Amino acid sequence: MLRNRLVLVGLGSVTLVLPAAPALASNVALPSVNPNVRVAGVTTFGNVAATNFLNDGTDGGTTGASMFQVPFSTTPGIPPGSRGFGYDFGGPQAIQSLDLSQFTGESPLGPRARLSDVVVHTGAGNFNFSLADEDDIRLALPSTVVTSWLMVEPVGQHPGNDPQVGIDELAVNAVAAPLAAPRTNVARGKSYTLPGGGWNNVRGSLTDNTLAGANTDLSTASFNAQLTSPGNSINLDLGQGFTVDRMGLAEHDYGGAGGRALVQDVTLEFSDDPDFATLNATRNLTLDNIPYQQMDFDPATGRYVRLSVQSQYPNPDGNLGFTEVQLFQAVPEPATLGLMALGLPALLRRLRR
Ligand SMILES: [Ca+2]
Ligand SMILES: [Ca+2]
Ligand SMILES: [Ca+2]
Repeated sequence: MLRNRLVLVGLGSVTLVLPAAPALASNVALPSVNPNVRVAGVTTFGNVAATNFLNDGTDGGTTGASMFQVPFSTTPGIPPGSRGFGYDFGGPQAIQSLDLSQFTGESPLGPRARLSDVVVHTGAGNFNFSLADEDDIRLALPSTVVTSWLMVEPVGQHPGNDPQVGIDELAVNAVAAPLAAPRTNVARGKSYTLPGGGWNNVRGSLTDNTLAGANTDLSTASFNAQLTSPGNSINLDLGQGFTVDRMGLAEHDYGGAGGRALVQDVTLEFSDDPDFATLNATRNLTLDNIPYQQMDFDPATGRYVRLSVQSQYPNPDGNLGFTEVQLFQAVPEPATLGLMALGLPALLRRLRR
């Protein structure tokens, strides 16, 4: 570990280059390896529990052991528009590659399609891949990427009789040990209210650390058809004042009509007043069109946080669906970690991803 850290000193690019000699890699998507990992995304087939097939460590090879996605390029008859699947790692990991395992059988329509084009979204940038028409594929990143989360956006698919793509495992290969401490989500387990007239099918919890959903099982999500209208918001009570500098947002992105609208521009307001009469800070964020991501912002402090949506990405289903709102506590300055002498503050800033 120490050798790797020393090699990293002074690198200026956003992505980090580690020695070519393979370090011990581990699959940080596995709960047994990384207890903080959480699956994000919405399966189009099966219930919420099916999303756990993504990281149970086995190539399931059956409908009952797969998580399903329908990209935008589909055959007529099955609504398009899943926007992604992946993980919140709970803290920064140094990722080298992904191993995607797919399943094409057990459909009355015939062999299922496989993914042909994906974008891998991370806290350190996005990476495009064109995939061979094969079940098992390694997606090698151009260099090691330090990120606390990752989503695979399914853009296109190879020809197939059933456009519901079966994914029975997504392994994430990272440098053996985490490079920094986990991030603390101070919204976890906290109370919240949902003001406004647009809310429907209000279920699940937005602070229970469940980030995944299912098309036919809405038990983990709450929906709003007019969240860009004034007065509709998500208001969190953190119980005491915290300084935070990152939001995680997990959305329910697929319904009976196909993909759901997703948040584009969002405003966070911080206050010590539950009525938000006086604001400590306001942060405006523009999100990618994917169902889970983490976004950094300048540190802001308050006990009460109001999330309001200013604009949304279109999709066949106009409802916005939410499964989790996370607020990550600002990380202490690197000096407190005793690594200033090694010249690592720039690196540590990246490790916060
Ligand atoms: Ca599996
Ligand atoms: Ca497989
Ligand atoms: Ca949740």
